[in-house]
Amino acid sequence: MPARPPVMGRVVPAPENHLSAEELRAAGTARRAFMGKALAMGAGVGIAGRAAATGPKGEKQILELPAHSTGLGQPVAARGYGQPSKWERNLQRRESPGLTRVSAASVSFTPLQGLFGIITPSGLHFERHHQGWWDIDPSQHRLMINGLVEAPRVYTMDELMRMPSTSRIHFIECGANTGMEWGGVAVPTVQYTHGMLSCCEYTGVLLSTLLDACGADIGSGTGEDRYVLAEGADGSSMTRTISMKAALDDVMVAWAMNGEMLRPENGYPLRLVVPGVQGVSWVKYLRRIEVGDRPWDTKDEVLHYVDMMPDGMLRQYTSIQEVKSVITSPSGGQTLLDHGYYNLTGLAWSGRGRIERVDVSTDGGRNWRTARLESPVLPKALTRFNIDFVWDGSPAILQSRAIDESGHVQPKINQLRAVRGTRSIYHNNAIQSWRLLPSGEVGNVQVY
Ligand SMILES: Nc1nc2c(c(=O)[nH]1)N[C@H]1C(S)=C(S)[C@@H](COP(=O)(O)O)O[C@H]1N2
Ligand SMILES: [Mo]
Repeated sequence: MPARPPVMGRVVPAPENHLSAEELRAAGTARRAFMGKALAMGAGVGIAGRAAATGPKGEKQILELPAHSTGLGQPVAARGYGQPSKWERNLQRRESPGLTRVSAASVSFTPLQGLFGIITPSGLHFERHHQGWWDIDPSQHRLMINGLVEAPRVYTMDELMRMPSTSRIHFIECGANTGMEWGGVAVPTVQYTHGMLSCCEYTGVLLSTLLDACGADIGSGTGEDRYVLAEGADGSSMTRTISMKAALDDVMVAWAMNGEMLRPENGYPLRLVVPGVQGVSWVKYLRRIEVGDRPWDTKDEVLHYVDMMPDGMLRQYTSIQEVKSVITSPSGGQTLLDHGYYNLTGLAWSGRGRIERVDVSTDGGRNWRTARLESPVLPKALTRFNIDFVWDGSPAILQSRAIDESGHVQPKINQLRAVRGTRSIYHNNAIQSWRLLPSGEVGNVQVY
């Protein structure tokens, strides 16, 4: 491990496209002034927007007590729901400009570049709606279980929430995450390349408990001759086939996320949690589960969520989200303001179980070092990795490569294209490359 220089460099977030022109100008001015100052003094620096207040060395702030050290602070926020600091207001979910024509059938992306650890705050969880979101009255919501069951049933929320519950941490990734990058570099930041990804603690009842209570016919028990269909209560007719194997294993009917009821945009009051499987199967506003003896081939399993293969055939039911990782900082759109030590950090995940190892390269894949995995390392959950990076100012290409406990290794983009072609949308788990220029600017590139 390289010796840690006394001065710590910092990463500056890119000014975002949704700030007002005035805010953008202010951010640009602050940053330019700050970078000049930082370069002139050769000093360690803070986030650009805070530079003017802090000063490079900070003696003033330590010796002269500010108002918040001498005056009376604000009263308890006893009523209401707590909000993030006003200084953090640039950290927002964002829509990728021009990606969709109507925002009721759209995506908002999680700002992975600004998050720590493995849990996604509920208000920054990505959203994907096919027909807009609803805030459904839980006293009116029902879940029906029917089909090949001895006793079809309709449950109220109260009845479900009296059942034995379990809480588990899992990632959810839209199958289309990184889908814009199949044909080449398309978007500038990790928010847009990888932000259809979140990880939360879900609480609910195992689907197996409900199937058991209704006397579901599980067939041979192999899971290959019985399936369940999950249906949502919004207007998108979102219906997905789930294998009985998964249904009897770890699929949950969840009402809570991160210790509170689900947010409306994430399916309040009830959603399916299908660990390791693409987001589209995590049906929101869940209203019905049907047991049957063959896959349903619904519109979202025939027209959408199929993989266009190089021979022009469409591959159906690619459900597992394969092993994948991404460096979240430094990442595209950020700027390193100084040479020296940086904590390089990122996320790794696999729909097949735990992450075994993450390797990091800073020279475009010629040399690799093994990163530290931070605990907990949970199955089908995001795993945080960290590694020391001392930047000497020369150009660098930053990459991470994850290996899961099933032995699967994250592929290079050209290895993936050799098998999958370039006309797919879904299931791009290729190694992400970020190029670091001598100016300190970080951008999205593809390395073959
Ligand atoms: N009822 C319903 N469920 C749905 C969808 C939807 O539009 N309606 N979108 C699906 C898709 S494609 C994804 S990726 C996930 C997104 O979940 P989120 O909005 O909580 O992030 O929900 C899935 N479940
Ligand atoms: Mo999705």
